[in-house]
Amino acid sequence: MSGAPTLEAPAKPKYSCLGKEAGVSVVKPGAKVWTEPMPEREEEQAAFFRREGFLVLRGVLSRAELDELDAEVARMVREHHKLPRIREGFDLEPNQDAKRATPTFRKIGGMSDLSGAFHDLMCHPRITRALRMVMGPVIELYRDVLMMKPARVGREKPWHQDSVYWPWNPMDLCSAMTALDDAAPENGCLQVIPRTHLKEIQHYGRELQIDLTEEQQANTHYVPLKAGDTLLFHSLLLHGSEPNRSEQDRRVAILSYKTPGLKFIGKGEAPKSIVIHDVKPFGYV
Ligand SMILES: O=C(O)CCC(=O)C(=O)O
Repeated sequence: MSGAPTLEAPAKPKYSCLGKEAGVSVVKPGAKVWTEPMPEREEEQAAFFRREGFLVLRGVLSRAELDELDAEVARMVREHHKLPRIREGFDLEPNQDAKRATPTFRKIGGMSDLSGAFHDLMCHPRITRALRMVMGPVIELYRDVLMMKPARVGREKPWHQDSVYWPWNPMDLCSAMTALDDAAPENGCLQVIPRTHLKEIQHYGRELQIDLTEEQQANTHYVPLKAGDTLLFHSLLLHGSEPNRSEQDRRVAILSYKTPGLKFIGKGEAPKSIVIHDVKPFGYV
């Protein structure tokens, strides 16, 4: 039978990388999803990072490595009452998820000293090689946190520059955020404003916050990650993330690195940094 051509319904925006159709986009008006491919050659990666303030390394971890990290996260949650509080320790989500048998954590700090698998992630050759390309030959771990952003209850993180919170000068550190789950707008993937890493922006109030200008708002980008991808971002890059209103967890391991030349400007003694090239296998005495 011939007839008038059928008109297809306009395609709905499909930003999800959570493996389900995103019927309704959660992407805010004005915000974009970063879809441009990342450079693959090392010199181009370094130039991209210096220009934009971030870089995604795709497929850093295999499924088997992710499974090992998953098992370690589950163990740390299960055994939290007998584990030491290292660096930032454990933080509970204010809203506990009644659907879970274990406590709902927002953050687990010091995981690279609590778990051999996370210790390996801290000195993962692909991550540290990329970091050395942009930071120089000697890098040290300053901070290690698992940000859990659990399904249904994970809270937003307002826009900020990390260096404004951190006691190091110059403000020139770099974080490697490795996704343990697929991260998309629906479950609160990181959002960034490219090219904002070249100057400090005044934050205000006790919570050190900022209000985005219209121009900044129009240049916000969600950066979706597949589990096993690593997002490198400069400590002055403006970033934040929305609540997780989805049914899918969004766990990321954030490892933040500095160079030895930075001056400690905090109170008391400088925290001990772990020099990455000196790192011995986990369990070495
Ligand atoms: O977990 C997130 O979505 C944001 C984390 C973050 O911005 C930070 O730790 O500085």
